Amino acid sequence: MSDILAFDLGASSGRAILGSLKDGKIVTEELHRFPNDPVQTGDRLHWDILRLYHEIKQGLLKAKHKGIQPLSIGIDSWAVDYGLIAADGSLLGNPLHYRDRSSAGMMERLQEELTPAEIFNRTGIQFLPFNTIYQLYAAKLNQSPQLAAAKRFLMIPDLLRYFLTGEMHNEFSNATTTQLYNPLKQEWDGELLQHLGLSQSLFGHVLQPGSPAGNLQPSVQEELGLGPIAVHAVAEHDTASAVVAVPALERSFAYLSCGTWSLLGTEIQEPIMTAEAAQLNFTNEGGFGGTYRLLKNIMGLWILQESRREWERSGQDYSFSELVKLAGEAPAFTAFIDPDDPVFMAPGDMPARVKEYCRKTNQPVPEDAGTLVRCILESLAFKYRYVLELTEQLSGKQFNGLHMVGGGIHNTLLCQWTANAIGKPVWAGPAEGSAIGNLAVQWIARGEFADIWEARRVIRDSFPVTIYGPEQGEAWYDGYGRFLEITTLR
Ligand code: LFR
Repeated sequence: MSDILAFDLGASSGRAILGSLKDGKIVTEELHRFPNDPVQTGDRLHWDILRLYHEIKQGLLKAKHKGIQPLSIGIDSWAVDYGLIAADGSLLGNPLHYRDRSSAGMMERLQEELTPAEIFNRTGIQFLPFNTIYQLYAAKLNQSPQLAAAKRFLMIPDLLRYFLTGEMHNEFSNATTTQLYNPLKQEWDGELLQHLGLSQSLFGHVLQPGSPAGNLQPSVQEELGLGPIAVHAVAEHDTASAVVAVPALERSFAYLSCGTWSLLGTEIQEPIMTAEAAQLNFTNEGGFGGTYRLLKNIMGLWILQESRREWERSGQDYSFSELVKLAGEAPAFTAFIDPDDPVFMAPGDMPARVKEYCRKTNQPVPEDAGTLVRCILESLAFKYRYVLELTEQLSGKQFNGLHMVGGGIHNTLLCQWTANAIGKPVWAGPAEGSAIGNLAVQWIARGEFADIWEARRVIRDSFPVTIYGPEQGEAWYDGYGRFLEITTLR
């Protein structure tokens, strides 16, 4: 009996994945899939947090109806977002979604008080305008009544765990992404909290991924007709879980966690907090077993997802596979964008923004959907090469290929073009990286796997890895030169 349950809340959906170990392999089954759409009220963009908690309970019920009482459960989700808890234990309002605009301009504003070097030297975290530190700074400046009344700060998986168990704990991998955690002192950074006027008591003891974090509380057991299931703090930042699931054989490897975001980097044992790392805006996010993810965020498939939504709004209903097919048939290297240009961050009319970018940079404007999607995907592949080379430079390592995990690997064209752009093989799989990493950490905690390396070996034996060898070397080499010029990254 090794049945356990992983809840993975991604931008395109939430999932409950049942995992078991059979004959030395991992077997997974998707029990429940549910939307995770943010909700706009007025100007604010929120998490629909109680609906998600409801869906988590539905996942537990679906297991029960199959006659399964999981031994333990774990929850992971994207980073940086949080809820605040009042003195009576209730949640103060709906958590904001990081794409909400209230933290716009806050990073620059805080940097007038604290230099980027001061913040980076304390946290080792990249500057992203939606980091929790800037969200909280905005709340402070706006005299948020929730913040004034708050007694505890919990990140999204902490919060959902709290609903299930009644226990409040902050988990390490997510805590580091706030840009308020000091990896050198291994605690919340007191000076940063003080500077922001945030009480230290909001921030609890930080649990390492793999720690026990309570059991289903009696009221939840009674409501669902279940026993006292153990709840683990897993690597609750979805990217941390995805990296646990990279089926690497070698200790030094490069990964690309590919979904709405693309996160490209390598796993290291100590954060790299040099001036060069700060200048290149790399991050050192906490992982399982005291590891760190030296990586950079790349805007990822978000631009394509938003383009599709925009076309849908205007009555052109393309499926993803149709769009990828059209891109494959469109002419190569018509125009490039820097996917990380800030114009692509907020939700909205991406096709118009891509065209405007091309116009401004004196390139041919991609008019049809196929050419436009090709422009997005080729630009992503080239940005991957750019960040891979920076990762090598910063870490002093050389990689002979790139592991790709996450839902983005269903886009086989992107996998092939990534191999072409980097001139090295891409090893793609598993697609459900975050959920599998979530399961793996629970099994390590339960003693089923000795360590992360045994988990990775079993993951490699359990899920297919597709190998993409680089093709059309010269054309992609020349294309990269043009990409660097147009995006002024050179
Ligand atoms: C990926 C991810 C990234 C983080 C972004 C926002 O899902 O967690 O790692 O930078 O979402 O939280």
